[in-house]
Amino acid sequence: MARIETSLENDIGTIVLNDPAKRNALSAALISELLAALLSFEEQHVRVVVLRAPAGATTWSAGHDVHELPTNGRDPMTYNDPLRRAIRQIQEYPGAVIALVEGGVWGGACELAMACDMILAADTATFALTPARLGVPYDIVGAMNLMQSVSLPVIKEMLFRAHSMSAAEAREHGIVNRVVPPEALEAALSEVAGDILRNSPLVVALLKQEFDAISGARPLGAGTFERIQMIRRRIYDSEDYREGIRAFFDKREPKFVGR
Ligand code: LCV
Repeated sequence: MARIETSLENDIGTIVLNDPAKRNALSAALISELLAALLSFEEQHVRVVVLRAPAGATTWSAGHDVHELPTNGRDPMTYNDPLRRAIRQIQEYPGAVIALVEGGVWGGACELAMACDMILAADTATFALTPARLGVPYDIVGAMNLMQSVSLPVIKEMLFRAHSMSAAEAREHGIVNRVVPPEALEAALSEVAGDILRNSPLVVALLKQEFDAISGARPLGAGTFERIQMIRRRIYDSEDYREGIRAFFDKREPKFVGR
């Protein structure tokens, strides 16, 4: 059963996240279809790609598939984790990737949407970064990616509180390019995509590479990286990590004890 739908019309490639039973959770299976769709659009030299959920969705994506979080206490978010690969492929796509957002964006799905070059949101959109709620030791690459979209105080508030930020507030913080009523979303997309398609594809692709190179140029010493990884391994071995996932499946608030 396909977990995404794709279409190509007027030089715009559209990828629709469509696994309603799991609220478009970013399972390895869904991500693998997403990666294949991006590759296919790249081979067809599609210059604008839109990543969206079906029109009227109440959840854009529920984030990382919690069923696929490790139970053996080891890192799922390694370099080749499906979500990491999807984020890199979006960042490296030689054209504009636009997230068209309606409904709730949760956890790793926020990182996926923010990895896109811009976000056009309906006023129904909300954004929640949830590792602290689940007890998941978010990885440092994810933290660096988020810092590219959001100022440090705002990203800390989102991560520490794990609350849902409204589209209007996300717009105020520059996370979202535009907020419109749901019925005006397609028109906003046509305007933005139309302008991009009238411009030089070579220059748009170059600009994307320049920003990717500059934003990825933040130095991080090996020692610092290892120290962070050591702390993350301890959290994966903690009672709190197990409690966060148990609480999710029990559909109750987690009770963290700090060990
Ligand atoms: C698997 C799911 C999920 C899901 N995985 O429908 O960023 S990090 O570090 O936190 C990273 C680890 C991460 O991204 O973690 C995931 C963060 N996501 C969340 O915390 C969102 C969790 N989901 C929800 O709060 C609700 O499901 C929302 C608000 C998305 C939708 O609520 P709604 O009432 O519409 P249900 O909760 O009834 O969910 C419908 C089905 O989707 C599954 C959920 O288990 C349920 O399956 P069953 O019908 O089999 O019970 N589902 C939802 N999210 N992330 N599966």
